[in-house]
Amino acid sequence: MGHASAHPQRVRLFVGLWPGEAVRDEIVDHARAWVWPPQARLTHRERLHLTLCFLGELPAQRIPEVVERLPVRFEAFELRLGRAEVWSGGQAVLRPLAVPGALQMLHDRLGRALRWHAAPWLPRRSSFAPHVTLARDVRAALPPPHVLPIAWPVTGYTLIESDLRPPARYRVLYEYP
Ligand code: 3AM
Repeated sequence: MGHASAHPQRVRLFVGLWPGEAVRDEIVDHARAWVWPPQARLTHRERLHLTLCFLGELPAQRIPEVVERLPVRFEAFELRLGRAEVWSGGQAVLRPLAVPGALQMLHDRLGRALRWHAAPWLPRRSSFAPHVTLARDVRAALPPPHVLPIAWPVTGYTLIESDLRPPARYRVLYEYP
C-alpha cells in the first residue's frame, strides 16, 4: 500500500487499559457465554481493551508531544467487570460493576493533560462510560443471565495506535508507568 506518500502519515490514537493475558482469557470465556446473532462481529482477543481517552487522528510526528503529556499521577486499582449490556448502537459491552475513584481520576487527569497541548478538541466534560467492547453489529444478543465478575488488577495504562488498514490492528506504543 502507498503508505509512505507525500502526505504526512496520520495515526489514530487512544489511551486505554490493556488487559493482561489472564484477564483476556476470562473476557473471552465470558463472551462465549453470550448468545450471539449470526451477524455479530466479536472483538478479537488481542484487541480487547478499555478506552480512557480517544485522541483521534493526528500526524505521526506529533506522537512525541502526546507521549510527553501522558505521565499523570497514577494509583493502581482493581476493576470488577460484571455488567453485560447491549447498547443501542449495536455494541455489546462488559462494564465494571462500579467506577473506582482511581479510574475516574485517571480519566480526568488524562483529559486535562492531553487537551492542553496534544488534543485541544477533547471535550471539557465528557461522560465516561468505561467498557470493554465484546462485539459489534449486535442487534439481538443475549448476555448470560449470571455474570461472574472478572477481577482486573490495573497497574498502568497504554497509548495505543489503532491502525485501520487491513488487517486492522492495535499497536501498543507506550506503557505507563
Ligand atoms: O470501540 P470501543 O468503544 O471499545 O471507545 C472507542 C473505541 O473503543 C474510541 O476509541 C476506541 C478505539 O477505537 N473511539 C473510537 N472512535 C471514536 C470517536 N469517533 C471514539 N471515541 C470518540 N469518538
